Amino acid sequence: MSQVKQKVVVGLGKTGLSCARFLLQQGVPVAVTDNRAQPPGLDHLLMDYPSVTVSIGKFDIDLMMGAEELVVSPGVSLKENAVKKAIDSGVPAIGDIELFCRYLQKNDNGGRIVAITGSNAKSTVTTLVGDMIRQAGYSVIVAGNIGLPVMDVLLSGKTVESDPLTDDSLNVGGADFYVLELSSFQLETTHTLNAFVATILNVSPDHLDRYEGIDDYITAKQRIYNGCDVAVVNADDQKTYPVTVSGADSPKNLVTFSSQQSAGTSTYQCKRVNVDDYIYRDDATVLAINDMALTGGHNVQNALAALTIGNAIGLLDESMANTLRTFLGLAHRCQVIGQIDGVAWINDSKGTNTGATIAALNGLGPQYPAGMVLIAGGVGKGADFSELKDTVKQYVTACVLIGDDAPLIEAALEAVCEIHHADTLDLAVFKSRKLAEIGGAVLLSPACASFDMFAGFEDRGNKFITAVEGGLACG
Ligand code: UMA
Ligand code: ADP
Repeated sequence: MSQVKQKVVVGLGKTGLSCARFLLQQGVPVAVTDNRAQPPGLDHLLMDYPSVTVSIGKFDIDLMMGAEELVVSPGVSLKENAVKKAIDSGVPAIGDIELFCRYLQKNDNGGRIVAITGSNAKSTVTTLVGDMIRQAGYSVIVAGNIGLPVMDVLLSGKTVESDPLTDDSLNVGGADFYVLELSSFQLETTHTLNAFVATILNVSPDHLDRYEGIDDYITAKQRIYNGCDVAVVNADDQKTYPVTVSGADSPKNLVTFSSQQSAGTSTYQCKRVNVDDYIYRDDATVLAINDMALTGGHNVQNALAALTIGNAIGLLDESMANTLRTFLGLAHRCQVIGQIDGVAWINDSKGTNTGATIAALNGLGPQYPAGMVLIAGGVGKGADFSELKDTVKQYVTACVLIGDDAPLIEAALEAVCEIHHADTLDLAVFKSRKLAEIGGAVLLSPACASFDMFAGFEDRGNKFITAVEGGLACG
């Protein structure tokens, strides 16, 4: 007797839960597998769908081999044994973004996709573009790797806790634009994105524990341009320009952004007039950089990227400039906590790779002539920490290292700066306070993931804030 083929959702975290719920809501036969003994989405799924087939503790190869299609969570590599076997035997594999695109294409609701990836600045630019669109009077949904799984948007437009069985208020058709933050993991399983605007903001090494090398990682990111109408490209990043586009189908339009004053072809330009810096378009001032609520050179680049994307979808400069005057950025990204005894304390807990820490130091360093104390360390994800050397030498007076990969960072940086170690973040704050100079800053920008010591980057950042505000940074 032939069985009805089902889709098999691989992974039962936030993404797996959202995909399984959506498919079950649509009446599609679904089974789920996760190699963890107690995946985070399990209780939620079984509460709503007690009879759904769930196979946990190891990936269920038989379930996968018999699937009509796999819907693979971003945290699960396509090179994972069981997944690879199923794919090699002819079972197609997609991810949540592909499911989302298919649904939009089928329902043709007119909402246009703005797709944003990059090693760093994704969440900042995604949120900024979302705010620009909203403030220009359009409806917008911001989702994806930023933390709201895209299939939750199609479920109800509410929260992951909403009940798809009783909630029939589908949100499809509700947005003029879907601004999606996409990771390289999500892009690997996306085949028909066809975004209206797509961008790779920047590329620096990350997730090298999952990729064979930087080229493999860039190839995954380049998939964002497939089928797009407008490709927005970072002309300052020699790793991405023109490499970022060359792997993809030719986009209908290619526009660049650049913060170099000499960059000729970008729509928006930075110019210095007397002692002030401005963003211009076609010789008309868009805004003075000092009027932006965000600070630091890296954020000028983020503003230029957002303006270029906004321009591509038809937003007006004046409206976008207003957003830039008020957009303060997100917590845990170069967030100034306060000034204590003449020393600035800055939480950049989201600096989870070397590229982010380099950008934070270059962006903020010029503001602190007395130098910076850098708190770094954690799980390095296969990074080469020697990439930090030049920037650390220029701006950092001392490093205080925490976490599993502290020895690797010490080996890479001991020649260029004073190194200290701390067993806890509290101790790192305490030691940094003694090392910092008046007129300087202490920057937590770990260049590492946090999972060896914390529940995530938010937890790490919040614990840093508590330590600083709780008195460890005083006297
Ligand atoms: N896992 C297993 N076995 C499984 C499934 C997952 O061990 O069967 C592990 C993974 O290796 C990973 C963790 O569980 O360590 C979570 O994986 P997941 O795929 O279940 O993740 P979700 O909870 O669905 O969250 C994912 C993104 N996580 C990852 O890509 C690892 C979230 O991005 C994203 O916000 C969410 O979907 C909604 O779209 C987080 C992230 O760290 C913030 N992203 C990376 C980054 O930004 O650098 C890519
Ligand atoms: P992502 O979502 O890609 O992790 P975020 O907007 O959360 O990006 O920022 C993460 C970190 O990236 C910040 O904390 C900062 O250290 C760094 N960063 C911000 N802007 C840039 C940029 N333009 N280039 C490189 N790194 C940046």
